[in-house]
Amino acid sequence: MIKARVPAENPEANLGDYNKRYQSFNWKDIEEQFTWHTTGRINIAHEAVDRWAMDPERKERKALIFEKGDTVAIFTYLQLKEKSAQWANLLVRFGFETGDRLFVFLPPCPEIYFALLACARIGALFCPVYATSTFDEVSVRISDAVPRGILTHPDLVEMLPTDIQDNTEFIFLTEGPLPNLLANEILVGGIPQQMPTEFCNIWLRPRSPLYLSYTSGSTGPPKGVVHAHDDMVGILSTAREVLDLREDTVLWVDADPAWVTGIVYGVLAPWLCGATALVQGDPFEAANWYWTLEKHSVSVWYTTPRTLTRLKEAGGNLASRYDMSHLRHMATVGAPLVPDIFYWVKQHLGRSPHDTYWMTETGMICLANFPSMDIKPGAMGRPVPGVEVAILDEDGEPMPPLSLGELAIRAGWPAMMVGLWLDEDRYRAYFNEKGWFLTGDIAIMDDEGYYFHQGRNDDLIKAGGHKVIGPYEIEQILCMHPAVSEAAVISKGSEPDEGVSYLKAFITIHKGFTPSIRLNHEIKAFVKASLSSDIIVKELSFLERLPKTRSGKLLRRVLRAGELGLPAGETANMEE
Ligand code: 6R9
Repeated sequence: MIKARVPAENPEANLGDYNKRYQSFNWKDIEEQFTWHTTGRINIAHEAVDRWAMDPERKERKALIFEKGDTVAIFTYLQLKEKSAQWANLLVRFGFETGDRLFVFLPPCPEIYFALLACARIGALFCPVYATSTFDEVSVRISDAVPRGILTHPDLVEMLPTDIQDNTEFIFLTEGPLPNLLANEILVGGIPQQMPTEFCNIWLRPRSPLYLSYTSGSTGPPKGVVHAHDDMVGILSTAREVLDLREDTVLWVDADPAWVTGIVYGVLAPWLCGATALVQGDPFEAANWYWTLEKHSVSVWYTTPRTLTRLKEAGGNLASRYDMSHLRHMATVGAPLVPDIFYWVKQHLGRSPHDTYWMTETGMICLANFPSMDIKPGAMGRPVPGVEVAILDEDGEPMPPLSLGELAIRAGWPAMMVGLWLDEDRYRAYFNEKGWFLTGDIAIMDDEGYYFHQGRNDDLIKAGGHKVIGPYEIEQILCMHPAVSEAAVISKGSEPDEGVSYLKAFITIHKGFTPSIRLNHEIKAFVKASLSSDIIVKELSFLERLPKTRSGKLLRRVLRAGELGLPAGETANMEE
């Protein structure tokens, strides 16, 4: 584990003193900040948008800046309230009711956010899917959730299986004209503009469903994770304390709206804080990313290690051409923020990226490097106030510091999923009988309470005797070789009598190096010197790129499956 420490970047940040805040924290104090605390009437659309739109001092503030290509569309809180009210009226006109599902199968565009708020207003479930989804991915998800309607684009309609096209009550198309519309196809076009700009929100129960997000597991079909309106308590608290959002913040989250990060922190978090959300709809391009930061004076940027890796590949000189002086906080999520990338960003962008950890199931950030806290590069940080985290052994008992085990969260934090869509058994399997939610992630906590990710529990490697290790540390040793860019290791079995475990490494190499038998041997010899004698990297393959999900997560199980002839689980959600 890395012992290095980088001093806190912003001791004045919202959270203040971590230990004090953690000890005195009470969720009730956050709940009091919502209007429903006094009125008893809950709807996230009211808390995130309407209350600012009804405030004369705030209604003209920018709520959403949407940019794609040469067009920039800006919506104030008042406009967002009116647009989403029109969309809610449209859904009601087509018979939508509380509990219905609306699938949103679109590339980033403002309509996604109007639809999200419209669903919230009527208590329907907003169900986003990636516009780059394959036919099977779309099919499995839609057949599972059986929506009343699908909001999509004419170019994507052919990705919908014909039985779904025929049997879904409404297919809403954002654009047209499209010749020969089928009976259930509705060209949305100008309809919302003809609808009233007022909508009487349905008041809901705290745990009424808000969105349904599918996450692919290593086994079985994808899980439909259901989240509720009162997730807002956890979202607001982490938005302020982890991302340091304030009313004058321009927050950019470069995550697809089909990924939880794009919805929860992309828009809900800034809106709950009365801040500005920036959405960039273009595909990644390094110069454009820097230009977006400069042009919109982004003050807080929540990104991924994958984006930062791509910026590094584009070179440090490019970064120096842009003015990022207004960027006061940077955070990442989704995959380990390796020290190499951390230090590159610190050097070339002049500020530290702050790693955070959470899952679709948790609904909010659970571990974080806070702006007011020292960073240990490579660590996911410490538990957010109000959340109890532990490392458990195989019997579900908390382990002492520096032990490798499963990362678990004490059930009952406010944004915890309400359930899995039509799958009570798989939902229950997340929890042990002692009230812990099991993440499936393997981690180590150090003696100061910082957590280090070591892989998923199905990636564990059995070394000699009873020793079990995570693949991450071995991958980091591989990456210390000058030729190695990224690495993934899997177990290829062990010789119990000899107490030796054999591994296979898959690597990508930096520009300027060429794969060869000699380099192969050299890298294996290099890692041998740094590993204990019971772990041997026996095989090594050069790959063009490692298999990853769309949000940049390494899929070791896909490598394992290819190597050992095992089922790969859902390989949907992989990068194109
Ligand atoms: C928000 C999101 C969840 C899984 C999670 C873990 C991995 C997330 C991480 C991280 C290492 C971090 N993960 N943050 N791994 N360091 N800071 O990512 O949700 O798409 O459901 O993925 O992502 O394995 O269990 P989701």
